Amino acid sequence: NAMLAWQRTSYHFQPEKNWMNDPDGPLFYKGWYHLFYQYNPDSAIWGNITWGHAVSRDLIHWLYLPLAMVPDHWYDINGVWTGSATLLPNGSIVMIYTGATTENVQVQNLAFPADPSDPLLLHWVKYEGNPIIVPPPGIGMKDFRDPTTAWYVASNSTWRIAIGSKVNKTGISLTYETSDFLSYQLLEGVLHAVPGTGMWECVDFYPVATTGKHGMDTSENGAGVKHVLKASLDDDKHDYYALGTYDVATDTWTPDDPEVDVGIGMRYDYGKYYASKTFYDQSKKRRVLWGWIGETDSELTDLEKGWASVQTIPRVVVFDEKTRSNLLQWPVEEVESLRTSHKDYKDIKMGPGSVVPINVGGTATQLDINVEFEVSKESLEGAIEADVGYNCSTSAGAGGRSVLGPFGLLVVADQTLSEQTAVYFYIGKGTDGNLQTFFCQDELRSTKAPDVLKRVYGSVVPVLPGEKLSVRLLVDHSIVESFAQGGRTCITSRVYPTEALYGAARVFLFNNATGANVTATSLKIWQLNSAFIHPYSF
Ligand code: DQQ
Repeated sequence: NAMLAWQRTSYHFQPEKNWMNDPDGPLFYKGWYHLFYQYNPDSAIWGNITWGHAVSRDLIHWLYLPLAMVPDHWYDINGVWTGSATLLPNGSIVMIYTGATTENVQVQNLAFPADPSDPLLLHWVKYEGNPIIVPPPGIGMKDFRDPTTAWYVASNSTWRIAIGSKVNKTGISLTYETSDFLSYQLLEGVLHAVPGTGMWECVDFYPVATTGKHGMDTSENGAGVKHVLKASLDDDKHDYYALGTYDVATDTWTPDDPEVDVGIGMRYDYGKYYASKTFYDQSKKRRVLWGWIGETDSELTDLEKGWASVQTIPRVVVFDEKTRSNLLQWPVEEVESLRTSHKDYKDIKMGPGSVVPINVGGTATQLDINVEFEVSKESLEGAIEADVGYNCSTSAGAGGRSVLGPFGLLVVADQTLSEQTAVYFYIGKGTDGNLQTFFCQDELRSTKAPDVLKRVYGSVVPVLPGEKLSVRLLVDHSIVESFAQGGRTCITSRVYPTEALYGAARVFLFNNATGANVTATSLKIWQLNSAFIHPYSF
């Protein structure tokens, strides 16, 4: 089936076949990036969860390795679930993961590389004393999973890990302390809790520097540091983060703004994105974020394709020094090594109602696009009032016209626009004259296939005085990953066109606002090569 074959990505990581979900235990070791992932070796649907394994020199080209861990002990027989790696100062690796036991109890287990001198870390040994942690009193047997990378507490020479859970409808993160990674003690209270958010999966907890662009090792703390707390909400399947302060002495994390707490405020990504995890890349001194992009077609189609899910292009995460209220996410620079031919356009004028076809210099299925928009001063000043209460998800998407939006790009579109995925800005103007900018991605017309979940995704994006509106897009067959305003707001879509595929795919600029003159002041488009992602042969 040529249509389904086209959907396979060319430079995003995905296994050769079958089901994948969460990224697990990412780390950089002896010159290699390691990615483990939740993997079903037998089917394109979740089940029989093992740890798949792949290695890369540059986070873009990958070698598939044999399974790292399979369910073969009573403490993980129902699944080798999600976990994290900790690289100790002496260079050794501690891997802690959740196992689903014979009774489906969620316990935490320990594993080590069988041969630390092997840069590929092919073989893993599970600790004979597993499980190392079982659900404590008051915690549900099935609500206790996904240990974080450990951080070091110098004041008492111990390490701590966080584990997500819930109590009634309150999502929580518990902390355990250890000095040897073999025995653990539950610390009193919680690292953090947010009522109404339900089960916290895949908690992530790490420092970011409040000045400069460098990443921080997970154990860093002190002046000039904020801590990010992230939880993947089982109830609504989105990854929420917040910025705050970690008090080591009391082991509590407090959000900067209680209105923007974990699970009620910002998301890493407003599209199809879940169960993410960061690691500190000591070789390039950056913090790198992985995220799982699931499917939005049907399980039947996934079975027919023989595969399901991809990982995002790894993103560098830094604190946004300008807004001071959010993170910035940006594709790792290595993705730029795939760039081949280049098209550069300037000052493309788009009056209200215009659609401008763009020559991308080849096919439009593997692209890296950077575009900047400017709305004329007259349009902004002239507009009386428009939609400050706009909501991407409940809007009519690119087809819903207002004075100052929507405008942006149409990608994975066919010539007649019968299929299109819109990536757009939408400006609201309050009675007080203040502007509020929204960044959205509209999948409503992305395919004519009947069995696909199609949505409009998005949220507010902070725009500071004097800034143009900018967006970077990575298009890779069935994936559109977008980053607005340098990565303040990000959206990932899965798109499954029936016509806008292979050579028929096109890119357009559009302005569907009724009262805005918009100029694409700069539009840069690169064709991207396919990445080398193959089995490693022994
Ligand atoms: N996926 C894993 C769990 C985790 C969930 C099981 C999140 O450990 O909570 O495959 O997607």
